[in-house]
Amino acid sequence: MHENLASLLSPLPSPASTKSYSLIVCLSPSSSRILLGLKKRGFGTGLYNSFGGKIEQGETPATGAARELEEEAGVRCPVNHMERCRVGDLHFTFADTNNKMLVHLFCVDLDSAEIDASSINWECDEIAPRWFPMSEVPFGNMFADDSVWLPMLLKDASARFSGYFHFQPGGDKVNLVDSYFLDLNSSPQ
Ligand code: 6U4
Repeated sequence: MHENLASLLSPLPSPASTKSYSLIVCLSPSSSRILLGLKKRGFGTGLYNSFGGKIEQGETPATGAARELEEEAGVRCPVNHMERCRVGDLHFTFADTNNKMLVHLFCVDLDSAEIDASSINWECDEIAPRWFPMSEVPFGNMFADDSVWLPMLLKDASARFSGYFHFQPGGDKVNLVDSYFLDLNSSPQ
């Protein structure tokens, strides 16, 4: 077949789609613990992760983050405080799809007076919260990229960075990072 005809008949790549998410790392410095959740459904099922989800139409990253943190963990954080807890962005691309994820990353101190963590939602049907000592984070059962950037926040919660991670085929099911870049000089927008 003529080369030009073959290229006309081959399926067009689907257009790239970028979805925005929030992700809120929850630390208790006074007890050296991190609150993680076991994802029970959707993207990353079976993995421990920080809390968060899709940013809905009309929301800012901080309003979306405050809503998700309350829905999933039962932790209340005023939006203006959430804005101050902004760490940076995580950008995820995938070898086998054109999908892109832009994750707005926050890190909150659950011991701080601005935050109400008195009613943690242990029965959440989407993600089951659980405390871990910061020295025993279950990295082997988390998204592969977490091993790269989360230790920086455990060491210094005021760290600010952007991360770019390209996942191997299979996405969250295979959970292997092909390549990544960390920009330690970026400041949250
Ligand atoms: P719904 O609306 O329930 O179908 P779902 O597709 O399950 O949503 P959702 O809302 O749970 O997604 O959001 C996914 C969450 O996982 C967000 O907080 C972002 C976070 N996330 C996605 N990829 C991640 C990765 N590689 N590393 C990480 N968090 C990730 O630490």
